[in-house]
Amino acid sequence: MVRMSGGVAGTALAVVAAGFVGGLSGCGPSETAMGSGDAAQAVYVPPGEYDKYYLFTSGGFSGQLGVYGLPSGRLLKQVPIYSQWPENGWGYSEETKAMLNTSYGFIPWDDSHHPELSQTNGVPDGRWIFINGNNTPRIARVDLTTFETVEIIEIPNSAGNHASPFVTQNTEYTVAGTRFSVPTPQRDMPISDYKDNFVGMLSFVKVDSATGRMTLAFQVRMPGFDYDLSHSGKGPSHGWSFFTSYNSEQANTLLEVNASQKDKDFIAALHWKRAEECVAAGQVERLPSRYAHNYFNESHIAVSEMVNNSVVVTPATCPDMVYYLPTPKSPHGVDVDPSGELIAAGGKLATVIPVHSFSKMLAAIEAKDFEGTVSGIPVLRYEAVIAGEVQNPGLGPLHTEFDGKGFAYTTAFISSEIVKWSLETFTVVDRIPTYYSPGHLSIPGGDTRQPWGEYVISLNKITKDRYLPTGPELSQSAQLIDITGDKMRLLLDFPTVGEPHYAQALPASMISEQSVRAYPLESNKNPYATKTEGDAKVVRDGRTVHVYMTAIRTHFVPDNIEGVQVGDSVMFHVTNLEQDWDVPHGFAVLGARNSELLLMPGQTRTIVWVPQYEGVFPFYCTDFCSALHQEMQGYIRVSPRGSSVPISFNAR
Ligand code: RUQ
Ligand code: CUA
Repeated sequence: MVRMSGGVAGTALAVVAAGFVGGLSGCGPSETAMGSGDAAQAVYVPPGEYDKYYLFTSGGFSGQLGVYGLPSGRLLKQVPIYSQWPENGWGYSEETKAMLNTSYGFIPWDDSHHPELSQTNGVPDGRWIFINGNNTPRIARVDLTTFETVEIIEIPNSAGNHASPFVTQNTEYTVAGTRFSVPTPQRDMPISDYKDNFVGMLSFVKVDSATGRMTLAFQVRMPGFDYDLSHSGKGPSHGWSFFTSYNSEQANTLLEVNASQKDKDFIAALHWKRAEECVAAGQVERLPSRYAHNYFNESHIAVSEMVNNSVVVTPATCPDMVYYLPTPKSPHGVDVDPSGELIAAGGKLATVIPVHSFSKMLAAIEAKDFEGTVSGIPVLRYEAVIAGEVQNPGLGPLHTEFDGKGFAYTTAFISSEIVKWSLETFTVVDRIPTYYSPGHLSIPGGDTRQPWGEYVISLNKITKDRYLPTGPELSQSAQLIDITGDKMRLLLDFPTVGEPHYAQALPASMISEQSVRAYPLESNKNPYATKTEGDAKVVRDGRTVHVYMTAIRTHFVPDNIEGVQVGDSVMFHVTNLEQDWDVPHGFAVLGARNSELLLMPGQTRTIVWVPQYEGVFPFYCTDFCSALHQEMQGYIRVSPRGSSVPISFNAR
């Protein structure tokens, strides 16, 4: 038995290595592949049939969102969020560029960790999915009728938006806890003055229940720890949000050692309903802050607003708002069970899974059963709030999800396993190896009041020998595990795109039935839309040339465009006139230095082309749309600067 000791970093690494070798020799693929027709049958979705669940995975360093079907593990789509996506022009087209604006300017990349489905009454409602951007703190909202990112809000006074975007039970808020504490407001100061100067901001972003529109409601100024993960209360604990923190040592260097000194760090229990009262009563401070808020306007064109301040609530001026629950040791995940009573923490370096009781917490607050204060925030006595400790939970417990049948499932990163334990007895009842080193895990609805406890998906950080080698970089991996019986049963491995940190799943019918098939042409409000071929035209406006273009099987109008000059900005405004499901057209022009456009039926998008050379350049449809797709092409002539060739084009 390997024990976690003070010299944690070294020990942990050694254990990873040891566990790993064990993984390879002891339980290699031959032993674990079910090998039985059983498992194959369980994941087999016959050709032409649909999967039962959608699984949404974060793209990690790809910045995007992956969409898979379960149980097959088939990749259905990648939704572009924070990273430019040349496949459809996301972040390149004029209509979408502004979505990637930030207070630092245009940023075409981020690191996305946690997809979180919107909820009504604590149950996923299939309306939206939120996902955090880590590096430039942001939250994005994807509309699940179109699988399109429709809004991105930046989080000011924050750095490393990791504890995000977990929602409250009616999606009143999506939250954003800063992983890195920073000087707030930002200023030039010695890093060694970290302690008591750096702030850990916890932000609450209000979500409009009708439209989904996000606004930064308030931020809570907390001590300069690293806030890592979050989950909101539900049922009886609705109104509270819980944030794990590590580095309560407030170290600013060599955190692997210096932030692992204390036996316990904290979960911050934040009563956001109380914070709302303080905000309403004006017990706040207005902080100059600068952040971007990007969304689609009525014309479905992304616009970007810069906001200049934020409302900050401070524990000192809003008493009874926040308490610390001591939690061993450098906790990572914090997960609230379906009843809303139990709060499980994944202490990366802890030897047990501590499970706090919400009702005991309330009683301890009532009785002022504190063991001290940190920066004026009461620290509740551990023994007063703990409901139980799960012994022997595996090494490096990280994240927990629930099956709705009285059991919890926790990943153990170092010992590479998922451990199933009882919410009644806090004892481990089953364990299954995973390949290898799982981070998060996901049960459909597994962080809500109503899990669909059929599968758990293990999201593994390390793949090693599981698939055919692809050079030094291997894909990350998910594993589908059946949890309907007493014993967990491995069914399927499937590679994933990017690095899925977390994933969420829900029954497919909650989304598939409202999926949009085409955008109605008559409600296309893009000012550059061309709704009939007769309206297609080319118009010069100074050094800009607007091409109002239509696409339909199997031609573009206009064609044979002349009168363009070197150095002009040619704006191709292309409208797809189709109104059938699954008939996109693409548009690409030779020498374009951005990307193609991919146009959904009824949609208008614009790409700018600045010709650098004289000549005649082809453009064509990139999406094989019909038997005459290859014929879907045209030419544009580029004359020298100052040429007298007039604007002309072939119309219909
Ligand atoms: S993380 S492996 Cu959510 Cu970024 Cu835990
Ligand atoms: Cu349109 Cu190919």
